Amino acid sequence: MMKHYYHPMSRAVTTDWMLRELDAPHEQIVVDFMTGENNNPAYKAVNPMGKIPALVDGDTVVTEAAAICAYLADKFADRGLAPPPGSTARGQYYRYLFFAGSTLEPMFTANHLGLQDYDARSTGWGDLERCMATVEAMTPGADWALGAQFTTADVVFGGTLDFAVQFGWLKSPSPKVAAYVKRIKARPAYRATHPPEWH
Ligand SMILES: N[C@@H](CCC(=O)N[C@@H](CS)C(=O)NCC(=O)O)C(=O)O
Repeated sequence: MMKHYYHPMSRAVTTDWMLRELDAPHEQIVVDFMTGENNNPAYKAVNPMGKIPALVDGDTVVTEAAAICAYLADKFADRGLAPPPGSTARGQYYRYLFFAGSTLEPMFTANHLGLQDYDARSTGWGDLERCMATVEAMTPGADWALGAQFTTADVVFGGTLDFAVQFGWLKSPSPKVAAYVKRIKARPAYRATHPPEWH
């Protein structure tokens, strides 16, 4: 059975949500990063970053929340949470997955930490203004990121926006972003995996 290394007050709620959307059998292993359990040699052997979440499926270790979600979507392809490889929708899908993890989240945290004195041209996330213009363009006005069908793009991109609002990284979401986050929060699998105060 797959092992999911998790803590309820961490980014692992996103991978937990994904597992729940798929109803995927797994063993939940709580790693208490508040007490530093993530830095134990046993866990570092799983993820040398000492970060959660991590997913272990047989001999395969998957780390990085977006990668875990993408891996699960393909493993349970019959559930329809990822467009088929080779389709044009797959291109759009990758854009949501990679933008969230490699551009949007670093920008939110850098901005929250007050980092200003840097060269936005050579920094992957650019700046707040460009990121937020992109968020606005990529946020669906109705339904989901790729159209009528909810997909893993919504778990990763929508989940990142939800975190940003929840942690005050994004203080004034536009009406379109706020409505999308509200749709995300209404998903039964979201509600089953996130603290009630987030609902
Ligand atoms: N880029 C990683 C970030 C994971 C991450 O930062 N996890 C935090 C909890 S939300 C953690 O494990 N922190 C413990 C530490 O760094 O000591 C991902 O997307 O999975």
